[in-house]
Amino acid sequence: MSVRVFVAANAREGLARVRRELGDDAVVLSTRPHPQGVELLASAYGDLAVPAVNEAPETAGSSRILAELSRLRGLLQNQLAGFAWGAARRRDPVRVALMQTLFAAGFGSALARTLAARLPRGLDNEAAQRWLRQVLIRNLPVQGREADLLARGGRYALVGSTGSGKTTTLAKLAARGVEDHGAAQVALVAADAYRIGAAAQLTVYAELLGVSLHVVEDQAGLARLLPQLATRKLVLIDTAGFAPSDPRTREGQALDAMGVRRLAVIAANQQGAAIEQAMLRFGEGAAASILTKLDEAPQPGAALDSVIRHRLPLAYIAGGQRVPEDLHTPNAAYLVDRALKGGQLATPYALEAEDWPLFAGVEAERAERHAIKVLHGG
Ligand SMILES: Nc1nc2c(ncn2[C@@H]2O[C@H](COP(=O)(O)OP(=O)(O)OP(=O)(O)O)[C@@H](O)[C@H]2O)c(=O)[nH]1
Ligand SMILES: [Mg+2]
Repeated sequence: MSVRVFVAANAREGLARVRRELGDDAVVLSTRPHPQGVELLASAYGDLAVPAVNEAPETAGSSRILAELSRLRGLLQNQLAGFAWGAARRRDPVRVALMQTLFAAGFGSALARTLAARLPRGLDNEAAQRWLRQVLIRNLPVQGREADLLARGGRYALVGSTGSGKTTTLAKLAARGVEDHGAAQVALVAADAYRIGAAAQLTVYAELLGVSLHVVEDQAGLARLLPQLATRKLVLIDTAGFAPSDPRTREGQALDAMGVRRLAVIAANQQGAAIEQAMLRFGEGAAASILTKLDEAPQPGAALDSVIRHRLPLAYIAGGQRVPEDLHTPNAAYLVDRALKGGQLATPYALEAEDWPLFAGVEAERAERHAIKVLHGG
C-alpha cells in the first residue's frame, strides 16, 4: 500500500487533489494543520489488498487495518456529506426547506426533487411554501361533483388490496346511488368467491338499502349476469381483495372486456411503498381511484404523492367506517393541507435537524463529486 502526502490551502482543495491523483475512491488516512494550510495522508483505494476468504491467520492484523480504513472512509464521507449539505443550505435554503417540507409530510423523493427543481427563483421561504401548496393542489387530480360517477351511472367494480375497504366503500356508494336513482335502479354484485362470508357482508348492506344482490362464482358467471342487469342505472361489483403481487389480480383486466369500469380502492394509511404497489397493480387502466382510511392516516402525503404521479383521478375519499356518512367528494385544498400538516407531527420517525445531512448523504456525496469535477474543469 503506497501512502502519499498532499499539502493544500484547505481541506476541499486537498481532497480534490487526492481524488484527481489517486481516484474517486482514494482513502484519506489522516489530516492535520500545515503552515501552508492542511496536510493529507492518502492512499489509492485499489492499493489496499483485499484478503482472500481462506487467508492465513497472520493476515487478521491487516484485515483489521482494512476495516479501520473503511470505517475512516465512511466517517470522512459522512463529514463531506455534512459539508455539502451545509453548502446546499447556504446556497439555496428555500429549495432545501421545500424538500424538507415534502419529505416530512411523507411525499417521496421523485416528486420532491421534481418540484424543487421547478421552484421559481427569488422566492422567500413563505412564498415558496405557498407556491408548493398551490402546485400540489393544482396537480392533485380530483373529480368534482360535476363528474360524479354515481350520478352518471354505469357498471363499476371495486378493486384493491385485501382489506382496503372495497366492500364498505361499495355500500357507501350504493347508498348514494339509491339517493340519486332509487333502489330499483341499483344492483349489487358479489364477485368475491374466495373468502368465506364475503357475500354475507354485502347481503346485510343490500337488505338495509333495499337493493338487489347477485352472487357470482367467477368471471364467466359475471359475464352471464351482466346482460340481465342491462336496464339498471347503477351496477356495483364487489371483488375479492388480493395482495398486489397475487397473480389473481390480473382478473381485473377481464372486467374491461365486459364494459365494467374499475375503481381502485386504496387505503391511505399504508406505507408509501405499499400504496405505490397497489396503485401500479390496481390503478393501471382504472377509471378512477378512491382513497380510504384517511381517518387512520396521520400522514397521507404518500397517498397523494402516488395519485399525483400516476394522474389517476380521485373520485371519492373515505374517512371512517360509517355507511353511508363517511364518503366524500374530494377537495384538493383540504387534502393537501392535511398532508402538509401531517409533516409537522412530532413522531419518532420525524427527522431531526441533525439527521438531515445523513439523509442527504448520498446526494451530497454526488454533489461533492460534481463540484470536484467542476474544479478540475476550472
Ligand atoms: N377507519 C376506517 N375504516 C375503514 C374505512 N373503510 C373501511 N374500513 C374498515 O376496514 C375494514 C375492512 O373493510 P372492508 O370493506 O371489508 O375491506 P375489503 O377491501 O372489502 O376487504 P377484503 O374483501 O377482505 O379484501 C373493515 O373493518 C371496515 O369497517 C375507512 O375509511 N376508515
Ligand atoms: Mg370485501
